[in-house]
Amino acid sequence: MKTYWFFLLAYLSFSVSFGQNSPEIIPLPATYEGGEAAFFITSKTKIHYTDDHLKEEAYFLQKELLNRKSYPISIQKAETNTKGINLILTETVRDGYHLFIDQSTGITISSSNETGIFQGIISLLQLADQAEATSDHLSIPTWNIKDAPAYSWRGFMLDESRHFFGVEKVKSLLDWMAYYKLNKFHWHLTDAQGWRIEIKKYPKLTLVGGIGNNSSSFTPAQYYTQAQIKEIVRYAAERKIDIIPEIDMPGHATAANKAYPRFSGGGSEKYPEFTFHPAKEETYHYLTAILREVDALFPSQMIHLGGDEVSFGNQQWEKDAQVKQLMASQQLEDLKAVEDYFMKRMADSLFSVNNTILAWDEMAEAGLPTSQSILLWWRHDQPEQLQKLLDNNIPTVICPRIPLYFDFVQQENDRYGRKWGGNFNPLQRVYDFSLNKLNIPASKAPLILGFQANLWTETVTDEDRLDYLTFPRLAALAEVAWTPEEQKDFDGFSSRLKKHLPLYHKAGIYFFDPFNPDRH
Ligand code: TNX
Repeated sequence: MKTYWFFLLAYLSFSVSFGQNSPEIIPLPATYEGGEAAFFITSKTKIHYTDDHLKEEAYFLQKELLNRKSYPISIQKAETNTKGINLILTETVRDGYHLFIDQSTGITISSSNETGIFQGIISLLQLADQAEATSDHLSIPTWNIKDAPAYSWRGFMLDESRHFFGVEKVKSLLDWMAYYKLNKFHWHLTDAQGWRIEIKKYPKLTLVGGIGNNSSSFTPAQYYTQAQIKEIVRYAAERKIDIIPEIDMPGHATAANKAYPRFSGGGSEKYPEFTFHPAKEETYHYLTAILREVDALFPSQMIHLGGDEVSFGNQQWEKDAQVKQLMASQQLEDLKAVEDYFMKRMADSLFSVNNTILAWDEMAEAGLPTSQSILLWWRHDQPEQLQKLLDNNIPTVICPRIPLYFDFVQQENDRYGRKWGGNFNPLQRVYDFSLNKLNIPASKAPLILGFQANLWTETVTDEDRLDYLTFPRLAALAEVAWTPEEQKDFDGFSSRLKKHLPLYHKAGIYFFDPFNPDRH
């Protein structure tokens, strides 16, 4: 008995101190055991799927394995097979997935749904990326993993108005999001500096509004055609990622107003032509027509309407006779009430086509219906805004500037990028973030859908800069949103992360190296 305890303790302390007892997977799975033996994937291994619904996932796995090993692995619709990789739909695994790897029975990924199967495939691919490989096999450790996400919203936002990156870069980001089981891509497509989504009814939005970026007013128009948007939406769907387009209003509208000045509500000296006109009936018709086209492109049935920082440029509203009239007739007391009125009207026109509305936390008291709205809390220095969201029972995504704005730099001595009042977002600060830091009462916790990081691109002039700010913090974000709090551990994460850096390198990603921060 004594010897037994000795060995148990010795084993535990060994595995804890050397971090050997967790699978090489980011985000770390909720539960796992095993890992001592191995199953070999060879050119003879087959992928079996039991249900036609899993065909797409089977092909995805085949393609990704082919990218890793040069031999093709064939696919069969069949019952499970001990020599292969089995994809099984089963009601017994309701949330997430079960990945069971056994030396003799092969690899089984089961879930009640395709998303779970996909998540299991990603875990398998991460194991494959770290596996010992010879010319004819990949040696996959025999883990038994039962895993499900802590939060349903695991998001990343890219601002393509301030700088535009294009189809290939977005696809690469979607690849990495999928690799980290992130599932919501919030696409900030319009802002003062450029309108980036083609709208057939109003072609000047892109032809005129697409000209320029945050670095120059003369850059030729850059934008996504509707065909390109469809291609990206399809690509994201293959990776189980929903895309939420943002059409920012009534502020941040300068680029649109350049194209169609008759809907402008004016701006301020610093932010000219910043708003849409809130008191012209035709503004609502115009924007509704735009949003209908946007809605038709995105199957997520979610559109983000912005609603942020309107006060930066709504001064002209006060002087405008039509706005005054609107305020009187609708009993709107101040400009904030005008803003809320605007958003409610726009939301109404999307509810009629069954959309959920997203907006920034400025809309906490606009009275949007809680069953069809989601708000994003971003002002870390205004915890009262989060409080209001929860008081009003609004489903909420957590993306505070500190620590989840990726335009804030990762290290002290970076010369470019944001660092306000000494505040910036190093890897560990991102990693250590959790709901515990926000003192949310248990009764309100179910309102929190999850977490999101936002990459604003005023200072992101090219792809290298984008990579440098995004990687490896994207991996830390994944663990914040997926891994149960009690499983998180920065040292364990760091040792797994270290092995992802060669993968970034291979993919041509210009990442920040937290283990060697002076690399350049
Ligand atoms: C605030 S976050 C903004 C963006 C800026 C960002 C810079 C939000 C809703 N609005 O327009 O790009 O700060 O960090």
